[in-house]
Amino acid sequence: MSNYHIKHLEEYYQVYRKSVRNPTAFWEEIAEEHFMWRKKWDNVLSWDFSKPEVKWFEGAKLNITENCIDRHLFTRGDKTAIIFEPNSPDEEALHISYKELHKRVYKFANVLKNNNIKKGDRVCIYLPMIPELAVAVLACARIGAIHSVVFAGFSSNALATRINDCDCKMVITSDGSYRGAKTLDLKSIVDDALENCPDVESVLVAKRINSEINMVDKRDQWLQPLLEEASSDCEPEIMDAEDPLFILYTSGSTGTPKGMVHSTAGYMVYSAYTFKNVFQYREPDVYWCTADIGWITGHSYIVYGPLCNGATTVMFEGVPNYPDFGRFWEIVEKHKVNQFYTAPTAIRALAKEGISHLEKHDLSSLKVLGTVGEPINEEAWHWYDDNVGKKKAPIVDTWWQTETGGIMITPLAFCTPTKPTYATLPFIGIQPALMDADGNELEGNQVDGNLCIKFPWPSMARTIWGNHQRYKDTYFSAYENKYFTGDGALRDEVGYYRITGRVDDVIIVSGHNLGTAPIEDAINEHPAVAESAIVGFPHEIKGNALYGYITLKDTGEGRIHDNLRKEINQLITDQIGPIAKLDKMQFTQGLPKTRSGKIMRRILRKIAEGDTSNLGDTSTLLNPEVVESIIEGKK
Ligand code: 6R9
Repeated sequence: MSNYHIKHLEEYYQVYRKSVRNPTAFWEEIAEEHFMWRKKWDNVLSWDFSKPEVKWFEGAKLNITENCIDRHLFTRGDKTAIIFEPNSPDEEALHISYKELHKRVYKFANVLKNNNIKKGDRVCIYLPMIPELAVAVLACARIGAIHSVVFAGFSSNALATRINDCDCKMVITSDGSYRGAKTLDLKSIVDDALENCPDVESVLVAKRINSEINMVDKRDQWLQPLLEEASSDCEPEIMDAEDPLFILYTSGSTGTPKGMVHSTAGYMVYSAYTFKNVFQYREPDVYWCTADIGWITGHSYIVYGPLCNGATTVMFEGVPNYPDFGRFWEIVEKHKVNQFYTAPTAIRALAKEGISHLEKHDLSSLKVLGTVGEPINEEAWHWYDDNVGKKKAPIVDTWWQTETGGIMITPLAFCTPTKPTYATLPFIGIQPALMDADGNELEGNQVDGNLCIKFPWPSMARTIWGNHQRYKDTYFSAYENKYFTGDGALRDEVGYYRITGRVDDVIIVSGHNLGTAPIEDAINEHPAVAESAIVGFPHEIKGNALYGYITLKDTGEGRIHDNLRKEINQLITDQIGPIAKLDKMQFTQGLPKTRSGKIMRRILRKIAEGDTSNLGDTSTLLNPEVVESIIEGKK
């Protein structure tokens, strides 16, 4: 019997047991029965976490777009694949059928080919949430080019770093973007970035806001006329199972962003299978994930997972509060959304506005609610459950990462009884482990520790682009033979998991991962700054906010003046983007350090949180006196 669609808790346990007892037989069956292959695999799995090296479905040949598009053409050709809901409610929504998507993707794929893009080339996509974004992603996949989507809120410096890191030959962008009442000049950001990207040969520009923009001769071309001329026939590039499908950057606690490399077959199988079961998607449901395709959530659960299942997936260009805080609920009503997947930060922002906006709309279509990106607090969970789901729509609190490619710990809607703030049980095939400070695995329930995964799963990232050693050091060195997630978690008395948050120097602000090091680097560029340390502190809506401790130089440059705070935030905006701006800045005489010179962030975190009762032993610090002065200075 097929295990592709799990329908109740008993079945979950039964399939889970099967998947961990004999993972290869299990995944082989799922892959065999539910996907289109040009050639089947020779070997389901080979792995060695010490190298680390993981291969799924080796020897298989496929193209993921045949699974997302071609195979639906006969059975679902006229069905809506993508509903595009524009930024402004006054602009009409667009329903793109599978047939139409097919045409758009293959035309776009031909434009890429006509512009010298071949299998294995990297293409940077820097677009707002318009249909061209999903189409560009799929067009790359069609011809075997590796897409690297960069969220269109990153600054030109951040964009340039990502373009250069993986040597993109082409950038796909738009003249600009709408975000609520504002418009952003995306093309000028790209122009600035490309001053430092000598290897980019061409830029394709989609028209969205009809602004006057600068077009660089021989480099830049408008996309639309090229699409009109292009043929809508495009044979898929036949890919090996382990060929890279895409690169997606994520922040680490130190250094440059990490280009996580995802491969084709395993990613496809896992993103599709999780989508089906976590959200219990059944045709003709309308599913909406509010994330941006610039993040992994959008890759797996707006584009690949839903389309692979022949689903109807909503793409929303705008923001939750434009023209007012009822926008999400208006869209739910308008498109009769059945599954709604968003982030705790959005839920908190909406909850703060009360329920009057909800009351104006018919939300009775909602069957399943989802959350992702950071731990959800109890209050937000209940608000979501009571007011959006009216206690009838299960909340799937889905824990996963850019690195994992798909959802890892989660309830399955209607199968797993939910518990507020708990991601509950491992998904099929996932073997979590909690580790103590000595590196031992904690057995049994009612324990908490660092969260690891003991066995490979199909959609795990295979490497960091250009730096396999860093991949090994970051994820496979903390604990022998285990993937380390960077998160802490507890397992309650019945075996449910609750993610407690990052245990490294990554801070999650409004669901966006920010490494402390790049922010500190940006601040330290200011001529007045000697050094700085960033920590997170709890924030009502954003989950965490950023607190910067900044020490100025002893020299004449190092004085506090009116514009200093502004200048520092401007540097951060330039280097990373407005999302990383500091909420609080404190100028200090020094930073608490260990004798080996490491900044004691733990102490700074406590002070930022306003909890100075339990700072631990500070006497071993190199400069214990500085702690007092920081506490004083904060008052
Ligand atoms: C998918 C995504 C990954 C980090 C992850 C963890 C946090 C994500 C969560 C959650 C608690 C959840 N996180 N989902 N924490 N509960 N349901 O968000 O990927 O952007 O790479 O972030 O987000 O800390 O390690 P990514």
